[in-house]
Amino acid sequence: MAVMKTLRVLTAIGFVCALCGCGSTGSSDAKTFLDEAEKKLFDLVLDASQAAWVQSTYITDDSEAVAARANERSIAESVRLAKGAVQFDKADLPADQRRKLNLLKVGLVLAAPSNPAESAEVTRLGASMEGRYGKGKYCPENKAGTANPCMDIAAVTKVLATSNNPAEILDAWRGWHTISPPMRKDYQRFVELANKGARELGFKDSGAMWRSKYDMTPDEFAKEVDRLWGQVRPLYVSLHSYVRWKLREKYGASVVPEKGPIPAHLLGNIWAQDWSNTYKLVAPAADKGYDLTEILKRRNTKPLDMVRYGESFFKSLGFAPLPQTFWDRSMFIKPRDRDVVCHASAWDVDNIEDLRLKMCIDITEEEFTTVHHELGHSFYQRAYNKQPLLFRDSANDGFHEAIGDTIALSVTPEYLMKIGLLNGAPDSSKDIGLLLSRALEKIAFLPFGLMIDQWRWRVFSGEIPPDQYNKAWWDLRLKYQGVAPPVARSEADFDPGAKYHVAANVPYTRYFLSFIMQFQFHKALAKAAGCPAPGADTPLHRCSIYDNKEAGARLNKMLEMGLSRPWQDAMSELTGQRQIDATAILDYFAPLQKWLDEQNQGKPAGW
Ligand code: X8Z
Ligand code: ZN
Repeated sequence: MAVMKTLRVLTAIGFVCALCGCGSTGSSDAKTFLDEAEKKLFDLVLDASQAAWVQSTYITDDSEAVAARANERSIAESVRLAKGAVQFDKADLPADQRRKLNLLKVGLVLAAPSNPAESAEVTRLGASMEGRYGKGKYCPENKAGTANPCMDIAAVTKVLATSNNPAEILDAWRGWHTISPPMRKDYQRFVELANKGARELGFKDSGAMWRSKYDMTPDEFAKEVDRLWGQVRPLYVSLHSYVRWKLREKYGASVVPEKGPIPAHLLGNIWAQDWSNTYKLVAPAADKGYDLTEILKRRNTKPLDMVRYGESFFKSLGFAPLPQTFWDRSMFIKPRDRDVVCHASAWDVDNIEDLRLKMCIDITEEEFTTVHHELGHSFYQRAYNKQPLLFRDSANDGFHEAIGDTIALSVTPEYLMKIGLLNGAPDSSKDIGLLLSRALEKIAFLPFGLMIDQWRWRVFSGEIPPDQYNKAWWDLRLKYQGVAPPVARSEADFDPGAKYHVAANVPYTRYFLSFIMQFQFHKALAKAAGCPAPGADTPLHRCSIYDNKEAGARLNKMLEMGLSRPWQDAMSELTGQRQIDATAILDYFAPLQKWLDEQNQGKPAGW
């Protein structure tokens, strides 16, 4: 029902009839069951999300305990309801009732075991790992033995993004990875308990439960993901080879190998998931011609201005302004006096219009994009708020992640000119620079978006046992991303926990799907907006749907469907396609692929 993972787990509440085995099997009984469930669910979600908001914006032992208890109550009820839905398995029901009952069964991200002590334990562990991540700090020792100021995630991020000193980068990278070993034991126990809960609901394990939400079988979904990776992998390998070569020129042969994996700390991001910050090191001679971070800083842009830019884009498409409560209740800036979970998220606290953004906004191009990403969640949430409660969610979780990013693909130089951030648009000689810059964000991400849940699916299934958590993590990072740890790792480390979504138990394949689908959406919307114009050959990366009401209406039509229909229907509504398909992203980057092939002539490919 909502994008926050804390809310997603609350997809249901127990309803007495479901539990008492009163033997109802008809359509009117099912309707009563579902109506009552949705009514109760509404209050339960509100309770738990208000508690979760306080937990995330004011991390203390108490806020953690309160939120864990609220979460536990709703999960316990959700589990009871999922079990209760089984009584209607054989009934002949209208499609929307059948769909809702199925959503009750597959909607949970965390299924707690029915044993009350275990149920309390698993929610406590979940809250504690997320809190630990939020509080995470690296406190370097200086040579005199006195402590330097501690580095929080923003400080570590900044070093990785801006430093050119490999020793300093390595220190920050290593430092951030010290926050997670204390989570290791908790994570192991969390997996045991989460699996126990999932099995009580009839799933093989938690990973199978996660894969069951895509209007196809879990096995079919796993195959779909492999198929998509097969489509995009060649482009990734080309980008990888090119970037490795450039980094080798910069850092030297002793730091970057000619043929092997790239050291994971040199790609401008703690997890090497977004390589945009390496742009200056790898830029072509015909550079893209502007630096949005620099422009925003020079203009003294404030966090609130960043959000206003994002909101304006959506308004230009015909969406109503965000409600006043959004501005009153959101958190845009990291508070000075307390720990918070800075990882950006968009909240739909009451599942109607209590929309909020929680983010520690930094004035950079990357965060400009993230603001649009988050507002995509907010406008989606409001668009589907007329649906019945169980349908108030995206068509699948990848859709939720894709909307704001789709809008951000319309942040073209021409758009920046229109809103007064850029004076002149770079001509077509800058196209490769523009595309390369975008590929460092979009193409570099793909294997990372895939590998996190490849790891977790295997952890949940037991294929990766606890004594191989870290080794398996790095094996997968090597296999998919072609990156390697810059210093030796061991099972005393727990590097997966240094990534928010592992610590906070948020499924991740959604982002992999999103990064592919958003190009399908962009292409369809650009067409609706009349770009390229007849006879013109404007490439897709120069098309912006800004200010186009026709594109806005098309988008809104898909958004307001929420989760009421299989995602294939929602996809078809906007794109005419019924499949997630990488053709659009590959077409978008085709000129870059050609250029990379030329640059990579005679250089090694792969690792
Ligand atoms: O977590 C996010 C969003 C919130 S849903 C900021 N993203 C992933 C990440 O940061 O790892 C967006 C891109 C991938
Ligand atoms: Zn998101």
